Amino acid sequence: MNTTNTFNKNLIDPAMFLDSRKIEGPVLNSTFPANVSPWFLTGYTDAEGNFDIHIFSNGKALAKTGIKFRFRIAANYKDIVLLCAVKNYFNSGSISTIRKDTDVVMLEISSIEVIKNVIIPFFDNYPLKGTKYFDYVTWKNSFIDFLENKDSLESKLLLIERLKESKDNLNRNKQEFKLPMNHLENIDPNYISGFTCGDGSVSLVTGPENFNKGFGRATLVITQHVHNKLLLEAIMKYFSVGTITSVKSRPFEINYVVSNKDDLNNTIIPFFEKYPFYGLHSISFLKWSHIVKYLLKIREDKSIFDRQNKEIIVSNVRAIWLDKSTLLYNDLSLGSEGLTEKMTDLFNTPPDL
Ligand SMILES: [Ca+2]
Repeated sequence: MNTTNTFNKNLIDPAMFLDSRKIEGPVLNSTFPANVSPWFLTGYTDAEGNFDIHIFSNGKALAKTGIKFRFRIAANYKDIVLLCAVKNYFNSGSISTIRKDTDVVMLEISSIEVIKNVIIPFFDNYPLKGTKYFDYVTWKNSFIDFLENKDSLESKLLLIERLKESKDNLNRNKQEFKLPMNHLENIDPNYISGFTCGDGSVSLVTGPENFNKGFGRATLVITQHVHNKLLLEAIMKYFSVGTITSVKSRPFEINYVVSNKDDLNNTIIPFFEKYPFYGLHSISFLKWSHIVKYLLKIREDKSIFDRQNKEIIVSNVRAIWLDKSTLLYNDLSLGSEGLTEKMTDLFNTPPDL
């Protein structure tokens, strides 16, 4: 490993980062690989992005009103490398900590020129697939209205009224949810990986007390508001495995769930190996997929189970799954050589007889 690589893997100190509200160091240089699909960014935006119009009083502005169009993406600070990569992809924006209590960081792009020349052409070419698509359309139309009417007092006063109305139909307030069915045809696989990278999660039951019941149960879940049911159904149709479920206590949520190990091994894992996550999710996925394959191997070959008794299996799985040391690497994708080595050691060395 050369020294440049070592430098790029500096840890982000969470305490320092959250205290300063400033992001420094090599993390700012994170970039997607040159061949990243734009559809990944659309999928990630559909999960974590937000299109917003900010209207505020400003004594110096025409009509004493400031207007700001914002494209924003929020993430846990541990995933700041991914936000930096998005920022560098669009070559614009600023990142700040918005809430210390929840450790959320946010990328905000609000430059008029960048919205006009970069963001809108991007989302016109690679349109959002979920109900956020309607937010984008409302936001874009308002932005065009803004460009045309922001410069004279009379037209700006009317513009402000129209923008207030648009705001009443944006995001949490939106009224329209039914996407035309062909909108969801031919979903690009990179969209699915970007969307899952934002709103999906992989989980694993590691409680040793459940060894014969739940231990090793692995699940991929994507949770959405019920309004986005068509999108989850389209994703399920793409994979042809899994189910859509809901729980009574959360009536506005639905989940796309895959937990059958053969489906995970034959469909889900190969898919995300081909269309990878970036950032934090790439590390979780790497760990999770190794464990799923290991557990399947044990199930298939009873002799492995006999040789590696229950305690060793449990401790191997827990050693990998509960290892948090890699989570703060300034590393966009699957670069954790240390972790990969550890997994190879634990899962592939011949067991003691
Ligand atoms: Ca979301």
